[in-house]
Amino acid sequence: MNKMNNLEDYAIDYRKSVTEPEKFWAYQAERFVWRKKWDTVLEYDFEDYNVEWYKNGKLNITENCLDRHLLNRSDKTAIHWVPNDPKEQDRIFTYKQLHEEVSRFANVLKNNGVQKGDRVCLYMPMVPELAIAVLACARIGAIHSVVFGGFSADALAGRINDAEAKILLTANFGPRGSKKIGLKNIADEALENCPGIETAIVLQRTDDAVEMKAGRDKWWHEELEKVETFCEPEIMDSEDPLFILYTSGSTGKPKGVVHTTGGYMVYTAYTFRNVFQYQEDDIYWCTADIGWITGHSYIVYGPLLEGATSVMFEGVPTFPDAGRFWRIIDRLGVNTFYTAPTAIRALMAQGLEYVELYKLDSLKVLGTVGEPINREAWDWYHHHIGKNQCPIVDTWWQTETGGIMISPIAGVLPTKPTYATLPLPGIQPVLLDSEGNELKGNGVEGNLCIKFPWPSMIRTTWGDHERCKNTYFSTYKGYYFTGDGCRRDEDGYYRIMGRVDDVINVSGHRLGTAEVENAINMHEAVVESAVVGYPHDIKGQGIYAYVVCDAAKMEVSTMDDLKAEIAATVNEKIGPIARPDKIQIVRGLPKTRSGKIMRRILRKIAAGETSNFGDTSTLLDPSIVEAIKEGVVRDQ
Ligand code: 6R9
Repeated sequence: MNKMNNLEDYAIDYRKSVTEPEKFWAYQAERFVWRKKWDTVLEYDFEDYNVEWYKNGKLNITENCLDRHLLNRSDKTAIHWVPNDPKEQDRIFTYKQLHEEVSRFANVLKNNGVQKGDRVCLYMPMVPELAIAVLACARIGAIHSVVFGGFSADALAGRINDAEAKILLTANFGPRGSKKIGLKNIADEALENCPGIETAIVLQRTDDAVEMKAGRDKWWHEELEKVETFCEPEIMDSEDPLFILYTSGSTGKPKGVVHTTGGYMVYTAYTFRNVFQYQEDDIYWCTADIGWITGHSYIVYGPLLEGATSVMFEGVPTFPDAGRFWRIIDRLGVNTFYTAPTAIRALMAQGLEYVELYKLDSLKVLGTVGEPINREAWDWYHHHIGKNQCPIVDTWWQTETGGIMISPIAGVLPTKPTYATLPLPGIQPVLLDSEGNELKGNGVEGNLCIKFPWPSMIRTTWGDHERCKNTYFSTYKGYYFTGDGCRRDEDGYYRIMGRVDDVINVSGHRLGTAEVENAINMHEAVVESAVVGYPHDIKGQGIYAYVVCDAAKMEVSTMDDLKAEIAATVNEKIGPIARPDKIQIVRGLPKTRSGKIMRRILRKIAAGETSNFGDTSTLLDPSIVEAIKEGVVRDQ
């Protein structure tokens, strides 16, 4: 069935998805427009990783997001945009208008030489033009690579060059809360190191002037004047790449996760419809940024594929005050609200007076994503926002999975605070011990793996298929390894315990410890560093950096100045999201005799534990641990 309405439906569909996966996913795909039907539903190999869904099927995803709705929903709102500044006007796009805007911008891209398969980098604020440009790329078969507007020039340049993008889409400035991010200036700096970029198209989001580089930079509005509205969709293969999205891992630089067209389309639509129990006239709001996977799958593609009204918000939860989310919910009559635990915790900390001003009686379903939700936040969300009436869908998934994997189905599957509960149909999770044995039965905890393909799974890491294989398919032969630890309780419900690798989850954003260390090490006085996550009340995890410096190379007078400089270096290399919360200058790092940093100890110290370090017999110099303990940085 396309939509599960009760527990029995779930049980039937889940069983079918395991016993007859091809039949199950063929049925789910049939409701879409295919220019040519697929030959086989699934071919795969988890050893030498390769997976193909809907092989030789031909389609265009925007035809399914837009054209398909023109008959019945042409005047329905597709995107309702709410600006950062509440004094500015909302902008509303019906399906008909969005179809036109996407087609026009697709022609702008074509006019600027963009062809099928070319990479387009987007470094934009959360404005309708971002969604339009994403879809315009898909319209002509160009591969979009959206880079979150909070990344630095260096981070942007790295992503542009890795993807070999030939065009950059940006804006002069991006308003966010009381600040304005100088996207164009940052982009200019990045482009000094991006020889492949021929053109930058710049949206005039604010009245502020910026420099335009002759021969390279063009104004968005001027480009639009040069083109027609009609744009025939490019016919794509089901396995043609749709987009690249960079994400951090435990080693090396961020990798470009590649998603393809057919499977991603079927799975994002299926999960959107089912998890949120979306109904035709619902107003749906996901507060993520399109710079992350949640925005791709559940602001743009999933909702539009289903013909939904998707709210897009430019601002932040606390501007102009901590009631902003709730005011928007009342004003727009939002029925489904999907946000991150970090936002809930931040608003919880502001007190109830900001909530009590609002009715919130339009809400039917609440969702969370991005990191484990703690019990207090879950209860607060359930009680004060959902008025104990709205199921909370705690959706576990990843950039690599493309869509929601383990989650309650609103009103259909029971919820359990802090649990992502049960796998969706098509998803076969297993827990493995460190030797790679499947842990059977309930009441077990292990490394979360998936043992069968699903349509929206990662296809490759851009330009380096070996890396994809090594990262996800080699830890445990024959399984996709998620990097998360997980518990299956006595009732068979899944609870995500957090990362088991060197990835830190700060406010729902993934950062590799190696990536942050590399940035810190760029400071000339730094000899080496080790970064770990520690529990943080609002962010979930904070970044704690232990740094060894060379006194001879320090050009600052105080330790505080040095720390400020190190933090600034991280800002410059990655962006403000990677800025360490705590920096401790240490004389050495605890290492084993073979030179490996014992991060386990550093994690404990950062979390405020000063004993129970486990086996420390391999430590080269135990006195270093004592010294670190003494100098530990307390809450600032
Ligand atoms: C969608 C997204 C993925 C990592 C993932 C896990 C954590 C996401 C979660 C969750 C507990 C949830 N995560 N959702 N942990 N409960 N409901 O966030 O993708 O940015 O790639 O992060 O986030 O650790 O492995 P991404």
